[in-house]
This record gives sequence, C-alpha cells and structure tokens, in this order.
Amino acid sequence: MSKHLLETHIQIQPLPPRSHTLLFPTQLQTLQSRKSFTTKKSSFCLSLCNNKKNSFFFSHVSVVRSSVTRGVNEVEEDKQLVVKKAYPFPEIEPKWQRYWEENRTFRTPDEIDTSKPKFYVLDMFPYPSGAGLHVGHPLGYTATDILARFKRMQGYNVLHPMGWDAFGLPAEQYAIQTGTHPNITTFRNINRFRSQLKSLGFSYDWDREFSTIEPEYYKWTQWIFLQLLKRGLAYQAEVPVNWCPALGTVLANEEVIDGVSERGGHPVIRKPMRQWMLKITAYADRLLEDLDDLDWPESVKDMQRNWIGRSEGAEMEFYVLDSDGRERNIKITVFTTRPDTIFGATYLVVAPEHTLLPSLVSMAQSKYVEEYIDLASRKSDLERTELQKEKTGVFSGCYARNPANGEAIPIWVADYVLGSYGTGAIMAVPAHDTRDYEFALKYDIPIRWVVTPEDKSLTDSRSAFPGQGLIINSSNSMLGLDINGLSSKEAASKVIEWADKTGNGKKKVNYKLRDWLFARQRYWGEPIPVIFLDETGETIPLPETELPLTLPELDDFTPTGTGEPPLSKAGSWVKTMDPSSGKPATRETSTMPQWAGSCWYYLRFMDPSNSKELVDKEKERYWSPVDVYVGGAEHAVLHLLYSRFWHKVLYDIGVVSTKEPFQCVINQGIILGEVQYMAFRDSDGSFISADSADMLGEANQERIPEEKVVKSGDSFVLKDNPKIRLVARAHKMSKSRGNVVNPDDVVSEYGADSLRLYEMFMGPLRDSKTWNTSGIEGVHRFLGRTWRLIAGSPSPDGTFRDGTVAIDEEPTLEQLRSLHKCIAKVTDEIEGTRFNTGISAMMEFINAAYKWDKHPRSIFEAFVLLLSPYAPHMAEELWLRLGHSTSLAYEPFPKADPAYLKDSTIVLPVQINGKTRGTIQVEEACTEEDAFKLALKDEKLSKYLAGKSIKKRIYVPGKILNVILDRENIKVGAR
Ligand code: ANZ
Repeated sequence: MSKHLLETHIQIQPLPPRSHTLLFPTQLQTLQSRKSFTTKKSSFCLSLCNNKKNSFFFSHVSVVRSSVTRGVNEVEEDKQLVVKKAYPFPEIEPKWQRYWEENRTFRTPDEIDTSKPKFYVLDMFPYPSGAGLHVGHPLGYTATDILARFKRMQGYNVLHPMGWDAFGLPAEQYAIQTGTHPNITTFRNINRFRSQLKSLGFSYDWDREFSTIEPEYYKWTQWIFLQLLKRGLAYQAEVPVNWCPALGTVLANEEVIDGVSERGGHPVIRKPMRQWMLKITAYADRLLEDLDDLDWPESVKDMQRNWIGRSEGAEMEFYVLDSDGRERNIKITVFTTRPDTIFGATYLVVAPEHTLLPSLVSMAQSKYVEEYIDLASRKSDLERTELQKEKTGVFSGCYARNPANGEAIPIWVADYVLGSYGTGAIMAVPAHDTRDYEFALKYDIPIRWVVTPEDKSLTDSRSAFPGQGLIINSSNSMLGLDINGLSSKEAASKVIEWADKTGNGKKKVNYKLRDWLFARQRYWGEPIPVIFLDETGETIPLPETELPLTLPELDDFTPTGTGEPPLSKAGSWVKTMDPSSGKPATRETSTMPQWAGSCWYYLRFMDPSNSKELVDKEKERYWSPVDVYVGGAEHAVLHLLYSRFWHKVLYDIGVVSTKEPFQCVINQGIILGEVQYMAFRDSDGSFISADSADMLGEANQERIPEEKVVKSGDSFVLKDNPKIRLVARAHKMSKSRGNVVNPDDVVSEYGADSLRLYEMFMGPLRDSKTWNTSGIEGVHRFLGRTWRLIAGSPSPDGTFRDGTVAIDEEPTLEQLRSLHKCIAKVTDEIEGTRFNTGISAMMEFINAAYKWDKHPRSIFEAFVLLLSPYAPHMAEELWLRLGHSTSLAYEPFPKADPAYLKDSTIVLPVQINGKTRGTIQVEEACTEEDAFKLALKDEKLSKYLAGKSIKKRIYVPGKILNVILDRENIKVGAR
C-alpha cells in the first residue's frame, strides 16, 4: 500500500504529549529478577514528549544497562562469536527457505477440510517502490508471520497471502523522467520485494500471489465499478481539481505543497472538471454504526467517526434583502449545529464558491469579491480551515433577514466557510463561535451573547463562549419565538420545531464525509470501463463480457498540456465503438485511483485464479472475515473506509457474506532511526547546556557521537564536560538524514531470525520505537546461546558441529516446570500479540537451562517448537538435528500442563517430640525420607536431631513431620 498516495488529508492521531514508551521492558524485568546478571548499555526508557517534524524528543531518558551477561569471559566469548557468527545462519537460512519453497510448505490448498477452524491473517500489501523494503516493513510482517505459524501449529487452516499494490504515481513519474515503461519498473520492484520477503522467511502462500496491475485481477476491480454504476453509486460531476497551468496537468493533493506544484514550484489552482464520483455518502450511517462491533484500535475507530463526521443540527432559511430592506426571492440556506444561538447570528457568510454568490454581490463590491474568489481558489481546504490562520473575507454588499428576530444582517464572503460542507453558507454567531468571534472583531461586526454558562465564573466577554448553557436575549414576540431561560438543548429543539412550523427551516443531519472522487488524470491505473457515444455523448457502461478492459501500451506518458489524461494519446484505443449498437464512441481516458485495487484484494486471496467470479461463494463464506489485519496507522482512514464501503456494496449484492471485511485491525508502530545526541554552541562557539540554549536555533546544533555521551540523572551530558546537557532525538528514517537501516544489511550481518526477533523484542508491537544496533546484537547473542545449548559449542577451530547435545532421558520435575512455564507464557503472549514479552520468557528459559547438567531431548523439542514462529530457520534446523525428517510447520504447538505450573513447594512444620521446633521447604509430594533428610540439614533443627536416636517419625505429607526421640535422648538433652 502506498504512502505516497494519501490524496486527501489524513488525520493521524498525534501521540499524547507525554506518553511513555518503554523499550525493552522485558530486559528490565529479567534484570531485576536475576542476580547473576550484570548490566551493560543497550536500551532506553524513553519519554516521548514532543513530536515535531517527525522527530521525538526524549526529555527523560534513562539508560538501562541491560545486556545479559554471565561473567566477563562469556561476554567476551559471545562478542567474538558475533564477529565470527554466533551460529551458522548463513547456511541454515537459505537452506530452509529453499526447502519451504520446493515443498510449498505454506501453501493453503484450494480444497481444505472446512471442519477445521480457519485463521485469515493479512498484511496491508505493499506498494513495490524502487527503494525496496525498509526495516519498518518486517515489523508488521513478522508479527503476522508469528501468528500464522502459531495458528497452523494449533491446527487451524491458515490463509497468509502476499501481493502487490502496484498501480501508482511513482512508477508513472519515473516513466516520465526516464522513458522506462511502468510495467518494467513495477516488475523489477516486485521481484526485489519478493526476494527480500523470502529472505526473511515469511510463511506466505506464494501460490496465491498477485498484483493489482494484472488484467486477471483488475478485470474484477472494473466489474465492481460496473456494479456501482448500475446501482447509481458511481456518477459524474463537475468537481474542483488541482490544476497546474504551467505543467499543463492535474495534480494529486500530495503533489501540491503550499499552493504550488511540488515539481517546479508552479502555482496550482482549483479548477472544476468532469470527474467520476462514488457515492460513499449513501453508506455513511452504516459505516458509522458497524464500527462499534469491530475489534479495532479505538483511535482508528474515532478517526473514522470523525472522518464521517455526523452532525445533527438544522438548516435555516435567511431571505436576502434588496436595497430597500425588502425580501427578495432569494434565500440562503445555512447549516447549523447550534440553532439555539440563532438570536446571536449577526452576519451570514457564504463560501467563495457558493452558487448564489453572483446574484448577491452589489455592483460596488463585485470587484473585491472577484479578487477574493480568485485568491481563495489557490488555497486548499485544509489551509482555509486552519484555526490559527487569520480569517479573511469581503463584504458582499447585501443583507439578509434573521428569521428569528427580523434583523437585517450583512452577508460576507469568507473562505473559512467551505463550499463543500453543509450548504456552503453559515449563520455566524460571533459570541459563541471562535472563528466568527475573530472575524467579527476584525471587521467590526456586532457580537451578541445569547448563551450564558451555567457556571457563571466562566462568563468572559473577551472571548467567545462556545459551550452549551442557558439562553438569554432570545425572544421575539412578533415572530412568536421565545427561548429565554431554556437550556441549549431544549432551545435547539424549540427553534427547530418553530422553524418547521413557520417554514424557516428544518432538522438536518450532516456528514463531513464527501463522495469519493474516483477518477485520476493518470496513465498507470485501471481503465474505467465506460464509453461515450460520439453522436450524443451518452455514457455507456462496457458489457461485463468485454472485461478486462486492458490498459493500452503507451510510450509517451507526459501530460497532454490540456488537462486531458495521458490515455487520450492512445488514439486507436480511445476511438472505439459501442459493442451493442456498433456506433462510434470514445473511451473514458481517466483511470481509477490507487485506492481501487487495494479495496478488495483480501477477497481475491481467498480464490486468486477464479476467472468466472470475483470470489467463489463457498470459499468466501469459509475465509471471511479477515481475522487479523496488520498495517500502518497512515491507512487508518481512507483505505479502511473505502474497503469497508466496497465490502458493504458487495454484501448488498450478495458477493460477500459478512458486513465487515476486517474483524481485527492492528497498527504496528513506526521504527525511528537511532537516537541522536545534539549539543548546542553559543555565538562564540563554546558549548552551552541544552536548558539554556535556544533549542530551535538549528544552526547552533551539533551531533555528538554516542561514545562521547554519558547519562546523568534524567538527561544526557557530555562525557568530558558533564555540565553540558544534550538533547536526545530520534528521527523518522529518511535518506536525507542518513539514518535508514537496510534490512538486507541486517540479514547478511546477523541473519533473518535475528532481525525478526529483534523487531519483535524492541517493544510492544503497536508502539513507536527507535532502532538500536546494540539491541540486535543482544538478540543475536541469545540465538547463539540457544544454538550452543542445543547443538553444542563449535569445535576449537570455530566450525559448527553436527547433531545436538540432547540425551534420551526423562526430564526432571524442575526441567518440566521451567518448560511448561515458558510454554504457558509464550502461548499467552502470542495470543495477546505481546511478542516482546514472549521472547523474554524464552530468554529466561534458556538461562535456566544453561544451569542444568543434562538436557533431555523432549525438553529441547518442545522449546524448539515454541521458538519456531519467531526464529523459524533456526528452529527447523534444530528440529531436524533432534531427529525429525520433515518441517515442524504443522507440528502441534506445545500445550502447557497445568500440573507443572503450580508453585508446589510448601513450608512444612517440623516437631520434635510434639513441639514445633522449625520449618523446612519441601516439594508437596516429598517422601518422608526426603523430608527427614532436609530437617537434618536445617541449621536450627539439626541441633535437636544430630546424633540422636529416633524412636519414631510421624509424617503427614504436606502437613507435618513429627520426630519422636528415644527417652534416653531426652534425659541427655535435659542434663
Ligand atoms: C451557528 C453556530 C453557532 C455554529 C455556534 C457553531 C457554533 P460541525 O460540528 O463540524 O458539523 N459550518 C457549517 N457549515 C460550514 C461550512 N461549510 N464551512 C465552515 N463552517 C461551517 O460544525 C457545524 C458548524 O460549523 C455549524 O454550526 C456552522 O456554524 C459551521 F455557537 O452555526 B454553526
């Protein structure tokens, strides 16, 4: 999925100002609970306190020294091994990748046993960009892979596919620059992505792979468009687009920065053009209601709710007046969510694009209004509605009558009112709306308070009071409306009732959601399957039998200069005839937006090669909905909303069986570059502490290498001069900052299993976290230790031995307890998608196992299965060495036996001749003999027992041990 193509403004929830992300919490726990660990630098407890320009400032950073060490020698040995290779991953990993590929290990056959439960786990499929994978990709992909492998081992039928969202702007732009056909670039990029993903050992069913540019796939994207058209859900309308006269092309929103084209910096204006629209607004209520039952992050659901933006209010009618104050035959309808404030409406505003504007403007004002309209056409909606921006406007020269009190109020034109929302006109109530207040102050328009806060201490005439309260100054007996003394809520209902009765307005629900602009003036997209009759201009949908309508080959992708899409250059393709009447016709030359292909791909994975249907009904019924869908938060709104919309349409026409496509959505966090330390210099060039420096003066900043930094209290200081406090920051990875980590490099240095494990160990999946190279060394050492524990240490010459050190013996109780605790924890943590703490449990197990003298095979086998979803290559290899001949991918995942989970040591009271003399710690099932031996060893009890002859022992297991001494002893003792 592309991040380049966020064509509308995506509201990404900012991080709460002082939210805390704890990196490596498990290392902390591990450290706290184990005395044998000394500590070394490797992780941070971060306090993310600000988020500016993609960087996170760490105000309270405590470095937790946490590399897991077991004495200096072993650490040194580990380090050496890192240099040499902690274990033979360069041989193991390609070997198992080949095995999986040759055996199609992860193929989900078409015919499956549907009596088994299913698990559909999906990644948001990537846009195969020229840059290849970055380390952010494997974060989500590893999480889904762990889930897929885990569920397979639990006996589920698992669907875990991968494909490519391959239409899009970058390939087209590259084609314009270099003349390389987007097909070539796209296939090259896909090949690179695929081999990178394979090198990470993800268990995708590659037999189901497809890309959105394949005609066999987009045939069905076009088919869905035809269904929308049939149901009146696709239509054409004149809509403003970003038109750049200098480049002679329409630009996507992300190609326009501050009103000029990203390429060349040329002015961009909003120009109406005939466009295809999809009527998503018809589904607004259902899109809103059905959110409630989804297991999605609340923040994402809220973003969708805000995007849909349901507002209850009223439409009110304001008649325009002529110069004599008489009502003309024109009325302006406004949308308001606060009908209770109608007596405070002291002016009206119409948007610069309001259709009635030309008939309102007075002669004297027309020049100013035209200039203003021109100015506004250069601004984006976002710029126009930014709260901080100074409000601007121009008087239209005419007035309207406030229907509630009969007053003539001026009509202004201002761009803070959008033409596309509500009715494109508002009744402005400066006393109770901050934007109107600012505007009224600037243009000297009266401000009338009509609502008082119930808490009088909040009354302040120096600013607007936007809250609800008690109504004042709101009565007009002539017009029959009196709402004084009512609460805002009661007043609003009364005004609506009055307006309805008197014809001055009505109740209205409004949505922020707009219909979806579905056409792009681009080459690299799905052709829209309609034609226009040359004779009449009539729009004719292509018959379904004509699908796919394939994209014609084109050598010249440059803009036409007229705003016509590049496809209009494909003359012989454009000129066609109506298949049913044979009349000459012209094809639609706009293409679909990139969102189209990603709207329904999850359905196609269920049945990727079906040429008769979009998806087979039975297969769909079995696999729907997607159980877990993982991807970036940047897709929280549009992609998820558009797919939900299409899914609901497909539900209505009986193609799918569920109302919603994705039951659970998880957004993985962002991986930021390594923390960078910045020092400040004053104008003389001397270092100054960050607290006294003007932190914003970038020119005075200097990056300090990590080795010259130490931690002091909550902050970092210069090692040489601890008075100089530094600022620690992590930035989003970007080429220009030089902080990008390439997964290929990590794989070749540490192996794919280490990368997978590290990305999971960095912290909770959903949190943002910083890359830290010493962290990957830490998990790599853990894998090395695991290898040496099971497969044995390398030979003195550094070569790795064959086989394992496992023995065929029954495990001890202690070993079983350790193992089953680990199984319980790992299972629980995978199920709760807390992968980082699952890894800690495995690390604890390995530490415990290192203390054992003997290592039974059965314990190793179970552990290897536990490890396999995380580090599948190593696990497969160890499984083989433990004596198995096939992949472990479908072995049952170990189950924790509750019998070994109980803490079964108890405190047993020990009596000597009926008097309690002390206690011993024993296993609950301890024998009498063992209990007595322990009592003899106990310092306190041994005083009474050593050298004494025993008459009898009374032992009640789990309750008491009573030792009766010979009388002789008592006498001796008494003497
Ligand atoms: C009078 C009023 C009085 C308003 C008051 C607010 C507070 P939401 O909740 O976002 O739907 N509005 C209506 N159409 C608009 C447009 N096209 N462009 C900009 N603003 C517009 O907001 C609805 C409120 O936003 C409406 O209620 C209207 O201002 C304004 F004390 O009407 B109100």
